[in-house]
Amino acid sequence: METATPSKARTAIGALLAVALGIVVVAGVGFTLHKVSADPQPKLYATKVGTITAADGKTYNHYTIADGVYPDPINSKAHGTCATCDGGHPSWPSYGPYTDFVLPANSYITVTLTVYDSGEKLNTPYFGSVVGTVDGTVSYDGVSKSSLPFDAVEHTFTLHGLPTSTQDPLFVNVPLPVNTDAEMKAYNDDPTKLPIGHKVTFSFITKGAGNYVWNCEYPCGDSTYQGFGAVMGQLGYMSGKVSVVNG
Ligand SMILES: [Cu+2]
Repeated sequence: METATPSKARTAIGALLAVALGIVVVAGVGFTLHKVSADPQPKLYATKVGTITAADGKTYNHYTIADGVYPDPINSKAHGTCATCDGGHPSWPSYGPYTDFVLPANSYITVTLTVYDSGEKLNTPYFGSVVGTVDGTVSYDGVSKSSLPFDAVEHTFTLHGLPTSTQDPLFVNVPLPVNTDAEMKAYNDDPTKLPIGHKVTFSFITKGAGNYVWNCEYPCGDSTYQGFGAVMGQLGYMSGKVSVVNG
């Protein structure tokens, strides 16, 4: 019986160690899952610039966001600064520096995209039309248009909802204009020299809070599926999130 006490103590210590190890393992798994599932893209929050009265006669809080579209991920600043950063896709075009946008609900949003890539034909001419902006037009370098020729598009900004009936619909399609071969020449010779680019400005009005996505509908990926492979399937290049939130 003299050995009973130390034996019990050892058993208790063993049990405590087992519990402690269990806590460490569970915490480690939880931390890893949280890290893996966290949104890797930094968020761009819209900036309030005042109020504006829209064509519907209502006055809205007016917010702006600005972003760009680049012929490579390095100039976009959305994926690090080296050719092998972010898995190494130096030839993939990319929005940047942001692909994850946060917009207030029931607000007038003005977006400015400065776009620097070449392009060509859409698979679906529909996406050459401007849809869902406040007056059905987009300002392209100061010129108001309601569509672009389907064979002179570099990418599109196409914002839409996930399939759900629990949030307001929101759909915006804006085709982006090409930089011509002449405009791209300096860049093609030296990828540190971006073309002047084109300034694309448009506005739309958000409804209630909800989770939306945007993607490009120009076939800028590889030939896996009609130009929609590779970059087109990678979140954070030609697609991203739009969160509409209550202020
Ligand atoms: Cu694209």
